[in-house]
Amino acid sequence: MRATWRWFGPRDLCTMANVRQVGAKAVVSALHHIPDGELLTSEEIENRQNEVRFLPDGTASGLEWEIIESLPVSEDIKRQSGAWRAHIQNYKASLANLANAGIKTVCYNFMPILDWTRTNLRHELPNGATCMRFDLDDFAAYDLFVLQRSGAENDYPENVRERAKQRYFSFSNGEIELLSSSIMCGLPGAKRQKVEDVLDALSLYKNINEDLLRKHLIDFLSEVIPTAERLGMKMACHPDDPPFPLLGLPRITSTESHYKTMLEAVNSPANGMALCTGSLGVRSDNDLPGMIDRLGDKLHFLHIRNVVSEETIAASEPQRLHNFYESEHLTGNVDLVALIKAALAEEKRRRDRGEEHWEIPFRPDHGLDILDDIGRGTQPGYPTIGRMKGLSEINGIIYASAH
Ligand code: DNO
Ligand code: MN
Repeated sequence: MRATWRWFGPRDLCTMANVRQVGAKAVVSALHHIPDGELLTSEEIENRQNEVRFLPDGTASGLEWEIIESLPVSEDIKRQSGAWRAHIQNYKASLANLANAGIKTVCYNFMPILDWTRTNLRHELPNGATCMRFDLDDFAAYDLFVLQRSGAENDYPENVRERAKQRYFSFSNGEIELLSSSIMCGLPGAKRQKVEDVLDALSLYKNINEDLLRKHLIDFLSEVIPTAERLGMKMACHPDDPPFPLLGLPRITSTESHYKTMLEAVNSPANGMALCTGSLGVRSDNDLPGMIDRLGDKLHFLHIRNVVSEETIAASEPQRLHNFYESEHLTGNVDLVALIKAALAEEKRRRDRGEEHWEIPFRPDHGLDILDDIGRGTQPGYPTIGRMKGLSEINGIIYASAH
């Protein structure tokens, strides 16, 4: 398995001088300053490649940018509105420029509006570490009383609505601000801070149900996958985080059967999955090691982290309505030993078939804020030390399983 590390570019507080010490073999990065839908030029790609290759003083880092996460799919493409056709052309041209630069694995997602969603970015655990957490009562408080989204009442059972109300009216203004900005954080570029902007963005999805969104995904894949295949690239679709519907938006990448549909619709070695254990692992009906067995060579990228599901809030909807927090890698819902064994078995199958690129790239997805990273202000989920601890634990499992 090939250990990689996400690096957000020169402004990342985890510098490339740090990254070369964490135990990763390659870098995952993106060009987030380029607006979604626009072309990634060869110059921009080369700039980032050099920022990865060389420390500011010119020393070689010994690392290469191997995976782009994300090459974002624009909202226009997801909705098939506005400039979506031009954006698809740009996507294909960006793929060609990336492949030309040697970057052949592309992670993307098809979540409407929100990328990931949490209600608290710095939830304190008993040992003083902080992590990201999702609390349904808080989320419902935001949805029902801050956003005041019409129809939101129908999405929560009576007990959740009642608790959300009590919570909202016990919040101070500062807490409401904090809650809102935590939820907004998963918006691409965290651009939409204002309630009206979120409501506007949501209204654009009012006629898009699950089937239609899936059709838009399949249309997108029918366009870009042949290009990716010709270029020898691997497209890796990241799952919904969390893997259940929020804000009335459709979800189409939350379960194995969702993936089966999208992978079979456009059958190509280029059409695959980024299996994110922390996203999918929130649902107990997702069998992650089994998914790896069944995905086979469609597993293009692995995100490894763990989550703890807290109490089930509505017994009638155990998969949907519950709180969770991001836990240490070796404690939580996901059996990482079983998962890594499944990934190693898949690598063996690839080697037995004589494949040249048999290694499965993975990265420690998020980490907890611990030690000197506490209060340092790294990107939520992306502290240096907590992720490095996770990576070391994963590397230990791989080492022990392979010997
Ligand atoms: C969360 C992260 C995501 C991921 C994007 C990929 O688990 O891995 O933010 O980067 O969804 O498109
Ligand atoms: Mn992930």
